[in-house]
Amino acid sequence: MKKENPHLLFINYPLLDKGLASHNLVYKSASPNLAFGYLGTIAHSLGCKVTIIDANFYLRPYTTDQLIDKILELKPDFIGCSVFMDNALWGYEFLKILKEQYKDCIYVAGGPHPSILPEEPLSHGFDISCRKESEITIEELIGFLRGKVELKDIKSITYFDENKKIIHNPDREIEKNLDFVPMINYDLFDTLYFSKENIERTKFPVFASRGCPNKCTYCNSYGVFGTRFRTRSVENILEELELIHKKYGVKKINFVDDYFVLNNRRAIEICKGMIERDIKLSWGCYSKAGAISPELFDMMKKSGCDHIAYGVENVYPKTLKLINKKTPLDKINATYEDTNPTGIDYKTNIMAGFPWETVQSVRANIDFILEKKRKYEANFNPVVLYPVPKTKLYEDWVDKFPIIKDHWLNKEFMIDNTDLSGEGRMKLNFFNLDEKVIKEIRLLFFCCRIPSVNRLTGINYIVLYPFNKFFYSYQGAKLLRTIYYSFKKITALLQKQ
Ligand code: B12
Ligand code: SF4
Repeated sequence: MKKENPHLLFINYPLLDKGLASHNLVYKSASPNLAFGYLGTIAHSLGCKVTIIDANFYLRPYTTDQLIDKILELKPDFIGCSVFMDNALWGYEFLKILKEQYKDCIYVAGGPHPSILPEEPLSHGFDISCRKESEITIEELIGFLRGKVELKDIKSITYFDENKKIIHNPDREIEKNLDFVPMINYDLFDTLYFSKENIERTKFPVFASRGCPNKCTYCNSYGVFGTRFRTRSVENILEELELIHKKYGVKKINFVDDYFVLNNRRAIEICKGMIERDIKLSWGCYSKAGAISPELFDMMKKSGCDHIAYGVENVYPKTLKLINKKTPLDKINATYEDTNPTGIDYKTNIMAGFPWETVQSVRANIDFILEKKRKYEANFNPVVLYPVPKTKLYEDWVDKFPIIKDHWLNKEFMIDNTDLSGEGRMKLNFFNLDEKVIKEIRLLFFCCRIPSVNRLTGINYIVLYPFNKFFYSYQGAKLLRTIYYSFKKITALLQKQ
């Protein structure tokens, strides 16, 4: 294939007609995909035609058949998909149907999953897997489409040679200065992302740094961006914020960096810049516990930060050790002391369902959650562990629990995470946990959702407030849960009659 101005199509394949990704429909909120933004911008600036379609965008959804019809109409020379572990299987199924009808292009997989398992997409119909960050790779692939570059010379790709043998080209050196990444050309995205209704509800993602130096044993974020913390310059970030705020009318953003506040000084510079340039965005970020100085908190608040997600994940000492979270408990506790007076809304991520989980380990987390709710009105976001390939946790346990081997390719394990928490995953019980432990994890989920005492209103407040201490204790929460489910059962029965 030799084309001077090839047409590149980037797609998020249809999941809605599989009963997945329905959180887009439920929350009526969707943001442009950053990977397609960066790669599409580069391709466009090199003179290629670029189309980006997210089939799961609630304002313009596509079923499998509709997307195939659209592709047959567009006739692209390159189809690129971002493949995640959770939805890899559906991507492969989609590709199988699509390839029966359309063969005049190269099919390219990229993203977190091909970065760590690059052979898998090739054995399911893709022609090339792009490993890790791909801004430079895409330039070279365009060179290939133009007939000027050979695949053997493109670093960080895995592909078939002419003898159908899988070739892994060497890894590309990681770019240290992230300013090589272009300003995203948002005109390439569906204009409906910037419609009033979507803008009001959506936090648009912004990436200010890449790479996380921590090596939590369940996470493979290093698979794409490595373990070295690399940053965009403050000037470069502010320019992007100004662009999306002033040109596209975006009101809320989320810094989706793995560790936005790692360098407090730099984060303060970003906050200062937002204030000086009058960039009135409300914004949020992820952080570890105990990573934000009082000065940074102050600047975050002044520059519009209204949300922090703390990746505490667990407080049981054995679990903290086994997942390699190095934050000591006193630092975790201090986080609540420090964040509460700032008035910034915050949430704590808690993870359960580890292979070594016991009633006692879950209980330690329940006690922690209830105490923080009573004392600080803290909010929690519970998640069930989903083992990710190539992580230490997966590799350490796959022999003992062979059920987790390639679990993402098993249809029976596909669950829609409308609440993004993965409570449904508990049903899968990958690690054969005892029924008592499962029950305890369900209680933990319930406790995360009990409203904090001072936020209760009306009758709830009158009933619960005097017994504050009791209902936010383990026994009290258990009783609340029994009352809640009995009430639900009774109303369901009454509705049936
Ligand atoms: C923001 C975010 C989301 C947002 C997405 C918002 C949006 N509109 O894009 C939401 C909340 C919707 C989301 C959902 C999910 N997410 Co998420 N998410 C992230 C987060 C924090 C940032 C993603 C991002 O924008 N990165 C910036 C871009 C530039 O990076 P990138 O996507 O990796 O792209 C680069 C390369 O991978 C590559 N590339 C990517 N795609 C392609 C495609 C082609 C063709 C090519 C050539 C190259 C290429 O080039 C890009 C530029 O260098 C990451 C964490 C992280 N460190 O990235 C997790 C992360 C990507 N998510 C993850 C997961 C598991 C999910 C869910 C499956 C969760 C769930 N259970 O439902 C869903 C699936 C979403 C889907 N597409 O189906 C995991 C992926 C793990 C894995 N191995 O698959 C991550 C790594 C978090 C983690 N540490 O576990 N997510
Ligand atoms: S879980 Fe968060 S802190 Fe841990 S390695 Fe992954 S991105 Fe870094």
